[in-house]
Formats: sequence, C-alpha cells, structure tokens
Amino acid sequence: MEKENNSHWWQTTVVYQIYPRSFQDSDGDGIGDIQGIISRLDYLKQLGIGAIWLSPVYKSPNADNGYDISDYQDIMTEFGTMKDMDQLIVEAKKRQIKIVMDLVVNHTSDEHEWFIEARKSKKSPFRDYYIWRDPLNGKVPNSLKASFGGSAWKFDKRTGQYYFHLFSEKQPDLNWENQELRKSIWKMMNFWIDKGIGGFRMDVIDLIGKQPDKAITANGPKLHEYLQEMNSQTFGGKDMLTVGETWGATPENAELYSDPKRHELSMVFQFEHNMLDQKKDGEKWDLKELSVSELKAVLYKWQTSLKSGWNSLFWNNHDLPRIVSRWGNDSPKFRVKSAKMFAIILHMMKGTPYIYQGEEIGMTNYPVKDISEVDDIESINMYNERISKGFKKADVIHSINVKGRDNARTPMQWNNQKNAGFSTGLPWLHVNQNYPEVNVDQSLKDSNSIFYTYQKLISLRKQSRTIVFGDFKEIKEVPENVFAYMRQDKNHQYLIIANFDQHENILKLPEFGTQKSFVVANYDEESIDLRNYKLKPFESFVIEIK
Ligand code: TEU
Repeated sequence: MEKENNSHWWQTTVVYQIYPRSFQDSDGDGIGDIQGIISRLDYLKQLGIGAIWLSPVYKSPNADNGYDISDYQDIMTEFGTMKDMDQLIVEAKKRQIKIVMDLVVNHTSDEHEWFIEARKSKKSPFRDYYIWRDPLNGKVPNSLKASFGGSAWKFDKRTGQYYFHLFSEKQPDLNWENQELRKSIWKMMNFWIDKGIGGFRMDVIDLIGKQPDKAITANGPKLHEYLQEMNSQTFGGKDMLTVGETWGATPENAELYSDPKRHELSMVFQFEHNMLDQKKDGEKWDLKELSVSELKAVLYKWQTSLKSGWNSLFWNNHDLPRIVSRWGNDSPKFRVKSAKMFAIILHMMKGTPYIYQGEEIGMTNYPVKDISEVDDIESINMYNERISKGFKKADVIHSINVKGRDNARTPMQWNNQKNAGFSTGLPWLHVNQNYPEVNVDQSLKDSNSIFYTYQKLISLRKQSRTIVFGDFKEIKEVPENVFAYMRQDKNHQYLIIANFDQHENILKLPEFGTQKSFVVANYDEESIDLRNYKLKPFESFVIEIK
C-alpha cells in the first residue's frame, strides 16, 4: 500500500466532517440544511479538503440527531429533499470534493418501517431483522447495558418479548445474523453508491457482530466475515473511502479491517487517545488529568504498528469535546497557538486527517449552567442516572461541560452578525458567545489565523508524498511534554516539534544543529538552534532536514 503506484485518493486527501444540523441554515428555521452546505462549498474548497464526511441526513425522528434513521433512502425534512442531496453531490464534485455518507447500520430508529412491521407480530417477515428474546424469570434476558443508560433490553408489550438496543430504546439493534437484513443493507448502500458518493463512514461498525446471549457486543466472531461480504456486495473494487468507527479497536484488529488484502475497509477510527482522560474503570464522565507521555505513547504506537493497514487521524468529531478546550488552552492568550499545535501534530502524522467543522477556526467548548440548556440524549440520560444515584449536580454539570457532546454541536460561527451567521431564526442549540472574535470571516481576514495553518498543512500533504507515505520515527531525547518525530523517505526528511505545554521547555537536539527553513510554524521564529532552544508555550514547527 505504501508504494506510489498503489496509492489511493483517500490517503492523500484531508476529510472535513459536517454535522448538518449545526453547519449552515439556509431557510431561517434555526436548523442547518443541505442548501446551507452547498452555499459553503467554496469555503471548503478554499480550505483545500477533498472529501466531506456528512453526518446523517436521512429521515429521522431525531432522538439522537439523525443517528436514529427511519428511512435510509430519504432525506430529513428539516435538511431538504433528495433533489438537494443530488445537487450537493454534483456541486461538491465540481470542486473536486467527494461526499462520504454516514452509514448507521448497527441500529435503525424504532420508527423505521422494518421495526414498525417487526414489532407487530412474532410472525412478521421483518421480526428477525431485530434481536428479540423472551423474558428470563419475568425479567430482562441478561444484564447488558445500553450506552445511553439503563438496560440494553426493552420490553415490548404487544408480543411479550424484549428487543435489544445498545443505544437509546428508540434505536433498536439490527440482527446481522439475518441474511435478508444484510441484503437489504447492501441494496441501500448500492442506491447511494449509484448516486456517485465517495464512500461511507460506518457508525459503531465494530458492534454488528454482537452475540447478546454471550454478552459479546464489540468484535464479535462474525464481524470481519460481514465486512468482507459488504465489501464484495457493494463498494469493493470502486476505490471509495470507507472508515469504520471502532471504539474497541486495537492495532491488531485495525490491521484486520484495513489490510487491503482482506478486502474490508480503508481504515478505522480508533479512540485509544481520546480515552486517556477518563479513569480506568470509569465512564467518559469520570475525569482524569491527561498525561502527555501517555498520549505520545498511544499515538506513536498507532503510527508504527500498522504494517499493511492505514490510519485515520483526528482530534475532534461530533461526539467529542473541542480539543482546544479539552487538551489545549482556549484562553485568549493561548487559543490560537494551541489550536495550531494540534493541527501541526495531526497533519504531520501518517494516515488520513479528519477535521471537524469549526476546528479550523479554533472553536471552543461552550459550558452550560443547567441541564435545561442541554440537548444531547447521552448527557441528559447520564445526568438523570447520576442525580438519581446521589451525585452532586455541580459535579455532573462539570463533567458535561468538559466532555459532553453538545460542545461540538453548537452552530458553526461564520461571522459577527446575528447568530454568528448560522441562521436568521432561533438556532436549535445555543451559539457560543465568543463568536464575535471566533468566526470564519475574521479568520479569512487574518493571514495569521488558524485557518491558514490548516490550509497550509492540507496543501503540504498534496505536495509531499513523504508526509503522506513516509516512515514515522519517534525522537526520544526530549522533555516529557514535547512531541518530536520525523517523517522521512529517501527524498525528504521532516522534523516535527510541538511543545504540548503552556510552559516553556528546553529542546536539546545536538544532532540537528541549526536549521534555516521552516515548512510551517505557529510562532515567527526564522532560525532555530536545535542544539539548545527554549520552546515557547505550545510552540510547534516543522522543518525540513537537508
Ligand atoms: O457513536 C458511538 C458511540 O459509542 C457513542 O455513543 C460514543 O460512545 C459517545 O458518543 C462518546 O461520547 C456513534 C455516533 O458517532 C454517535 O453520535 C451516535 O450517538 C451513536 O453512534 C449511536 O448511533
């Protein structure tokens, strides 16, 4: 895969994730929509990205903002129509941007026709599309828990059985053991492929091989068999970008997904680094201080352990807090510097980078004071559960402010006008109050903005095969909070340094001496003596070693 003649477009490109509900509203209903996205394609073109991962736009009652789909082949009313969607694919293509659809096939909405039929009777032809079990001694079949709180089993009175749901009870899990179900999914995927999309991001794909009776949820025994079948029945041979969301991935099984010889996916999202700030046996809400050494160890391990497979690189998505607030520093003094540091570390690693909307202008978390301000089902359910267990309200709200998913979902900040230019109506979720300073207009005017660092890094990846395919080498002789690594091949050698710290750190790299040319940096230094150099807070740079 690393050979030049064997490379794929999705290795050299950078992907931009759009959360449609929060990106751009075009009709004043306070909810982002497809025409809104179309109106911003030129901006994305200017940034330089080559693909958009579009969070779900399908018909949905929005129990989980579109991750509960009631019709895979229709568009959510608030977002527009299938005509708009077709137009988006065409308009994006004109700008050399491919659309990667979110494929949510671990579960549907309970309002999907399949489920509506399935729950009517045990004899329904769709009954076995879902997972049903009899009560055990009048109670739930087993103790498996749902991600959004409570039991994973929901009793359905009409037929006297429980159905299985790993997320909310409005998201019943599909039964992948059923071949007819799999065929229905292939058909639906081919419907989208025929429209000319660029690929799929596959929601919690590591859960489809579950065996609930054995308490197996992730990485079930038939998972890879299903993916190989999917590949051969749908996108196989079409050079599409396919990325699986896999919270349970290890380097070993990431290789199984992404080794091209196995005909599964292009790559997976692994979350080992994102989970470093939660307590070992706790949930994501149980906070722990990040250790930069641990972060380096995890990222470097992923950089060096995939041999035939391919990495994805990301700090943010619609489920994660804003990285500049979480692990950087979003105070006026350091926001820009630390946001640029994250950009540099990420884009210089090996793999395909993913940017989440607003990351390129350094959007930040938005703390709330009360649960009434929260929209996200995960946060709300957790709040109710913990309050009923006796947790202190202030502590629970603190966890939500640090880790809650709404942080990433506040409307995109386009300008300093009403509602940050997101909508002329009342936005569905509060706009971050820092929009007069943090917005796209402002970033485009300021040649020193975070936006232009992202733009530069993206264009570098287009020019340099070393950055895309070169070897990764850790440099160990640096302080704990400093990232230092090389990307190299027979033509070029790049040294990447990033001070992951709001304090200074001393760099002593005698073997590199004095360097003249910077490829990219977040301070204005012109020459650095690497034999002895005081790194400023969050100072990061890339230099080519000659
Ligand atoms: O997320 C998978 C998932 O496991 C999340 O619940 C995750 O653990 C949590 O958000 C971390 O805070 C995917 C989607 O990305 C998410 O938006 C959906 O809610 C979920 O699947 C169900 O479809």
